[in-house]
Amino acid sequence: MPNFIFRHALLPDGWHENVRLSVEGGVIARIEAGVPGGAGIALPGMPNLHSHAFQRAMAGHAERRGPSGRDSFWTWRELMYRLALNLSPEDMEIAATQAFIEMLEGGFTAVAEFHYLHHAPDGAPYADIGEMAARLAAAAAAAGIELLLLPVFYAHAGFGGAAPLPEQRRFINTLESYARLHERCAAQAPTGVAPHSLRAATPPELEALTALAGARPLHIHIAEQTAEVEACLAWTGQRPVAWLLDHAPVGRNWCLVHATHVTPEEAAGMAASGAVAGLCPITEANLGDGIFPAAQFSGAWGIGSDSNVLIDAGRELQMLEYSQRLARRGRNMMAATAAGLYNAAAAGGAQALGLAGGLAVGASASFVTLAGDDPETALAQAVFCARAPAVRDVWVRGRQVVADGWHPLASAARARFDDMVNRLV
Ligand code: NGQ
Ligand code: ZN
Repeated sequence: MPNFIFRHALLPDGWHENVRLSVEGGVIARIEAGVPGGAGIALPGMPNLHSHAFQRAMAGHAERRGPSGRDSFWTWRELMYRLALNLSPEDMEIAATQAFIEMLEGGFTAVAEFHYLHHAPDGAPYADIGEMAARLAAAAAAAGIELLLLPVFYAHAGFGGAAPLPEQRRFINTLESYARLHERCAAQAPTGVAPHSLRAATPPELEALTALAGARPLHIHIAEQTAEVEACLAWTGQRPVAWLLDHAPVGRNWCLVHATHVTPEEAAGMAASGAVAGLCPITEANLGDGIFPAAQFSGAWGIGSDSNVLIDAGRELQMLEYSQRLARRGRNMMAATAAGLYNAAAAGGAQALGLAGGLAVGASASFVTLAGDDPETALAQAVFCARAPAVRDVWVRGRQVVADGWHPLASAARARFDDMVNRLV
């Protein structure tokens, strides 16, 4: 059975020295400490709990002010929809391959792909309703990242079952067509359920999706923008998270993505539910969403690269911690040490993906290494001081996918990706 000996390893209870990890069938079968001869610093691979892989194709192409002079999340969304209307299945595979390779080079070893670009540009389903999902699965397999597919249910443009916009036509399903899509996804990869948001699914639809999910991961965007909070208040008399906690069986298999605008009572309710707060700090900053009160949050949380404008687990943690420092005027807000920060995100991320988390027996043999002698300093530098991802080597389920910072397919994938972007943008 293959085994790995590390000079230092970050286990769920902190740093240990001279650690041997024995791997069987891609899973950690045994962990022993006090085994000499090891080198390097090992961390659990970081799960990426929220990605829209195709949006990698617009990174850097939406950073200039539009004609209104009042750019916002909603004007960004118009640009994003324009891209979404133009992507072919091949383009999807190219963009996702690029995104997944960057995730691995940036320390993410698993990804929950929140996938809603289902249909052909005219809105008709492809001959295989899971065509786009199959492209995502192919990209994940080529890159070597562990995938959770989250086929998204999207049916309405706003609260109250509003009819979808024409530019949303590639996303739209009925509960019946969604059930077929879900089945096709489940044939490709582990699959959860994802009502896009309270804007896009009505209460009865949400109930049906909750039943379909059972114990599988259920992810939903919530309370990212103040306009959504206002619309929810106007429609239901409650704020989005309060409404959800009152009307849905929110539990440990749920991931509430963003949850940016919450009252202390809503945050306490989320924590008590056992759900994971799905924080996407770089995207939330990029889109001007606001700041989740993470430093006061007592529940589980993890990180997602969401719009994929920049893909790096360390930089997500940095942005998260810095947002709390800026908002609260303090330091070391999220945890006492970088190890505490990292392990919290790794545990919450694994929970959101329905995986056993951390460097622990029974978890995926997915880990990343850092260079250095003192592990805590090396990790703090990877989060706060690195000018590029500090990750050196990466293994996913026992297979090495990145060596010395490089994925073997990186340059070929990048060339195809650049061609595609030049054609589209
Ligand atoms: C998405 N992204 O589904 O890609 C959304 C924008 C929406 C973020 N929320 C669309 N960051 O929320 O309506
Ligand atoms: Zn999202």
